Order: sequence, then C-alpha cells, then structure tokens
Amino acid sequence: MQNSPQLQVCLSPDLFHLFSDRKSIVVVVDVLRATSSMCLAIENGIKEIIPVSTVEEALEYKNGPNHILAAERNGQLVKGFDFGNSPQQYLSSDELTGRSLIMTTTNGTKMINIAKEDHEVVIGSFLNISALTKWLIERKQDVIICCSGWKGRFCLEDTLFAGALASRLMASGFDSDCDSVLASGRLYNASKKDLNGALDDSSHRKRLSNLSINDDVNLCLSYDLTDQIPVLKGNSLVAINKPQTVS
Ligand code: 3SL
Repeated sequence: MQNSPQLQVCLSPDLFHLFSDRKSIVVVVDVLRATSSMCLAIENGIKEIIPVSTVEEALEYKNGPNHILAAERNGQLVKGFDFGNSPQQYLSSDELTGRSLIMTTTNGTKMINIAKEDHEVVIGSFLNISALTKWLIERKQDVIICCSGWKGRFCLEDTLFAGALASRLMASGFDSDCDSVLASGRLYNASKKDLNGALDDSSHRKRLSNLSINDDVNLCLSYDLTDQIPVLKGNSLVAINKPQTVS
C-alpha cells in the first residue's frame, strides 16, 4: 500500500531549516502581496519571473532586452523602479507579454531563494488555490507550505492561506503530524467567511492601509482568478502548463 503524502506548514522563513527535508515540494506563500502579484504576472503574459533577494541584484538586469525590473521594500515602490509589488500592475497584458520580470520584495523573494537550494518550489496564493491544490494532489509528494511572514516574524495573512490550502490537501488524503497544519487550518476555518475582516487589525494590513494600499488587499483575497502555477526552473519562475509566448 502506498503511504499518504505528508504535509507540513512552516510559519516563517527563519524556521525553514527545521522543516527542510530535501525532498518535499515547497509552496511559497506571500499573500500580501508578492506571490499574488507573481500569479497575476504569469497569467497576464510574463514569460518568466526571476526572483532576487536584493535591489542591487535586480539592478544588474537593468539593460537586458525585454526586462521589467520590480522592487518593493517595506510596502513601497523602490525609487528608480517603475514596477513594484502591487498586483494591479500585473493585471493587464499590454506591457507584460513575453517579457522577463526581475523582482525583489521584502519577504517573498527571500523565502523563494532560501527554499530553492534543496527543494522544488511553486508559488501559491488565493488567486491560484484550486489549480495548485489539484496539481499537488496529482503529484502525490510530500509538501511544505512556507509562509514568507514579515522579516522573520509570523504573519496572519500567509497563515490563513496556509490553512486554506492545508484544509483542502488534508481532505484529499494528505497526512500530517505537524501542529502548524492544525493551527493554520483551524484559524482559516474560523475566518473564511470574512478573510478581509479577519485581517483588519493585522500588522501588514495596517501597514498597507497607512500607505493607502487597500484595493490590493481585496484583490489578493480573491479566489481562483487564474489556473497558472508558477514553478521555479533554475532561477526563473515559469508557468507549469502554459505554452511560452514568443516576444
Ligand atoms: O514582503 C513581501 O515580499 C511583500 O509582499 C510585502 S508588500 O506587500 O509588498 O508590502
């Protein structure tokens, strides 16, 4: 008899060394807003996303043909960059189709670069949750859902998404001996009727509100706007199933 695939939830990049097993698929989550923006960018025609950890690394790509450089720190667009981390910038294909997006964000791209050393990495958000769930079930491999958090700390929005995905996977035959699977699932189930309300007094929600970034939050909490699943191949995130657009 085949064993059930195992599920873990890692609540912060700083805890990842405790979970890393060199074999699980890692789902990187940064609901507000990096992984939501990535899903929309791929949906709307970006050929690949190169996630880099620092602004300096992003600038090294400056003169590349067809490159778009995106940088966010502390919720704000970094000076000198045209693109940041607002998912609304990735809603229209006009400027995106066939181009490479070089992206650095405060937490999300950092989590990707930590996980990629020893694991297959895919990108999760509410925007692609059903397609991602189906794909993970079909793969029948162990999974670690990794929350990007905020500068090493726990954050509520990523935990709610982890709980949403964990609940679906556990209902589909995954097994787990991980209390953060239980905790995130219980938190999600208590909050799912009003995710926006559940986040109302959370630290990143307040941070974004102080910057007048509210529409992004509603967009990032929408379910299933895309079937695209960005997967890391080498240093680039590309769509798992999408034919490449020629630029
Ligand atoms: O931390 C990140 O990677 C970002 O998603 C943060 S923000 O939502 O752009 O502020």
